[in-house]
Amino acid sequence: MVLTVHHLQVSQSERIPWLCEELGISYELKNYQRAPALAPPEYKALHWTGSAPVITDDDGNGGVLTLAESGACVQYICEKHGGGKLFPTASHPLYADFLYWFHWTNGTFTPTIGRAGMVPDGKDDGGNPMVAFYKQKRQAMFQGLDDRLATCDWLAGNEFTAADVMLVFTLTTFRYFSAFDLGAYPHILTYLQRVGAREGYQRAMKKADPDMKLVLGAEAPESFFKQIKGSAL
Ligand SMILES: N[C@@H](CCC(=O)N[C@@H](CS)C(=O)NCC(=O)O)C(=O)O
Repeated sequence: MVLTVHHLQVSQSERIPWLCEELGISYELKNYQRAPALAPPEYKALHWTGSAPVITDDDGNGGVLTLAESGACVQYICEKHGGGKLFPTASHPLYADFLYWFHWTNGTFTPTIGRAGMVPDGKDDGGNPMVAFYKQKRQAMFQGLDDRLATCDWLAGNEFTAADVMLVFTLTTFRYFSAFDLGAYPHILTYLQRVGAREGYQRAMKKADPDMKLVLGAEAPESFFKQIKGSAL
């Protein structure tokens, strides 16, 4: 069986077809629409977490291997199918920076953005001090990222790596769910222009989310929840 990428549309699983396109490997892409906001039952049946991304592959013993969690899927594909490309190892000069930034996205950045976005900016936070804490932390994360991208073209240094593949969803498509404006961060915006110019990114987004407007500029798009016009997830 061929490596299969199960992509929940408008979600962080966009990282996986993007990675496959950048690596130039063969894979099968199966797209699933949200129903209406969460993953549909057939997606939830793929893995016990019920969340995207999920990949399936030959387990080497005539069976099927199923893997979830973005970072695990990215590392598995780079090492198993990509010959280690985009995933620097210990002898590489960017190794420590790569490791740090690769883990930073889902270890720190995405959870911070998600928590800060639970109460939209300007809305009553119900007196919960954690909301103000996470909004302030989110600004610090943006500033730290902007400072980083003022010094190099890509996240781990002047070389595109899997750390970039991890990051970009959180700066772009995630804004359909957690609105924020990037106008105060010129280096992040220039970085997103570089991302948008990559042929691998363009190819992947065309295959994975052909109907979604890409979010590569400063402004957040209209909320996904407004678009589906309902309260049920
Ligand atoms: N840390 C996990 C997070 C997975 C996750 O929350 N995925 C979201 C997509 S952005 C999801 O599947 N949401 C739909 C659902 O839970 O039904 C990863 O990176 O794989």
